[in-house]
Amino acid sequence: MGYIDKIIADVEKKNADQPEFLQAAKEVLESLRVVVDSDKRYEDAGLLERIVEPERIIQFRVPWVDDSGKVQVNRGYRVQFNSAIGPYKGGLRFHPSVNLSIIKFLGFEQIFKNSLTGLPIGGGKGGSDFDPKGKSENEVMRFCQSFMTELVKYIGADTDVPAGDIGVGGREIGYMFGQYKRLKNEFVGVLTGKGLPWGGSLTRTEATGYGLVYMVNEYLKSIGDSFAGKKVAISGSGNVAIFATQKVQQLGGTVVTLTDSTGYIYHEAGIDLDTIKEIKLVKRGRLSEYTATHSDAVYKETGNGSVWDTKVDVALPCATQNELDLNNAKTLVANGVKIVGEGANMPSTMDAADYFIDNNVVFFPGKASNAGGVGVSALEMSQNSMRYSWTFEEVDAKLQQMMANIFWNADAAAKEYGKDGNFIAGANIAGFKKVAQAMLDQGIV
Ligand code: NDP
Ligand code: 2IT
Repeated sequence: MGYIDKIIADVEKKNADQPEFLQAAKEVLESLRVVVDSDKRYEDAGLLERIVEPERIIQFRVPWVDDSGKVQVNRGYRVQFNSAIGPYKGGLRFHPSVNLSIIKFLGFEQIFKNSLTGLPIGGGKGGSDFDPKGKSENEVMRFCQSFMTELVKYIGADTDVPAGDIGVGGREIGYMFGQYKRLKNEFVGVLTGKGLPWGGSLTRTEATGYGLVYMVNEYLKSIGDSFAGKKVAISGSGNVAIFATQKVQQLGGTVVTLTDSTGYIYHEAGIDLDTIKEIKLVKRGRLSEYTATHSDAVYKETGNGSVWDTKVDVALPCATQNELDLNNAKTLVANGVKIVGEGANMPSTMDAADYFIDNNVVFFPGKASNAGGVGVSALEMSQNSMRYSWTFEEVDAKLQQMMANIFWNADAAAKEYGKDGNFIAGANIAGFKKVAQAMLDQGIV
């Protein structure tokens, strides 16, 4: 049995109850065959055995009192996966589906994504099965304070720097930062995605969605094309989806769909983003409210068709893992999709991603195409360390350059290993090689 097959068998045995982590780990390991088969150093150093095992997993109780005076208990996690190239860095997800498998898959992806940004950040992820939906402001605040009261023991500006993810935005980062500062009596860049008046970076809110579109645009430019006139399907209607929509519109494309967990809208004339922002960011409401002011749009509840049934040139899944399966991929291809760019983490199942590549759809995996968010988080850390802040234009220019670099580095790595045009292989290989070199340099730790 070869090295990769041995590691895959071992990972499957040790993590049999963690389907999302296995999916993410197997995808990366399969891509690395071409690298480790030809270089014995990796096996000699037990490198893959080490890279698939988190450096540390922290799981904790998060008790809080709801508005009716009842005690609630949630489960909190932080997985500190790999610190070879910098402090652990990655978001916190608050969603009822959160479990160790999901946090480990996200933390594992983060190692390679963060490496691709070119900045010195290791991989980590955390979160809780807390559901912010339907909770009052005070309940969210009490939960965030309780969560941070325990998390504070394990993080730090040079140790581990969390940020947002699903269910964690500026509001939650604010409550957690306030509690951290109170407990530690220090004002440092221990979280990113902070508010602009208290150490946040301009462009961080927009960075993931903008970065995704910058990467697709870099590809379009390379073939002498542009977003102008393109029809685009986007899923999700949160941070990533909203700012991906904004950038596509700025570049002349038409976004015709968005989704949330209860359904999707199709608006042939193009999504009105001001209405979406009002519903989602201000009122924290449901997408179904959109048709009240846009009667020419169609709303369909989950289970009643799919957002991926629409005929588009570009599809950008920006909601959650495994939201686009093989059947969806077949429909998109049959309808002529040319490009799929992942804004979410692992939104395409593995067979769906393979189907796109086998059918000559240009496919950008999340760890490359959504890296702009964590990339600007790293720039927020730099600005905090300098006690300085760059303008929107300065950060945006760095983000554009970063996404172009990731595109060309992944492209070059794919070509070098005989996988021309396969950005899954290219991103995994380019992300891995830097982390692996750092691990080799630092000995068996
Ligand atoms: P938000 O919480 O802002 O928005 C999430 C969106 O996805 C909402 O519209 C939500 O619907 C929908 N959604 C979430 N879970 C599900 C589900 N299980 N089924 C159907 N719909 C769902 O999160 P973000 O926009 O920040 O994150 C979206 C994706 O992007 C995630 O995969 C995240 O890991 C990834 N990502 C985020 C980055 C960031 O900077 N924020 C950076 C890189 C990746 P509803 O409103 O009904 O809950
Ligand atoms: O998945 C991700 O890259 C994020 N949620 C952003 C992490 C960060 O540290 O900004």
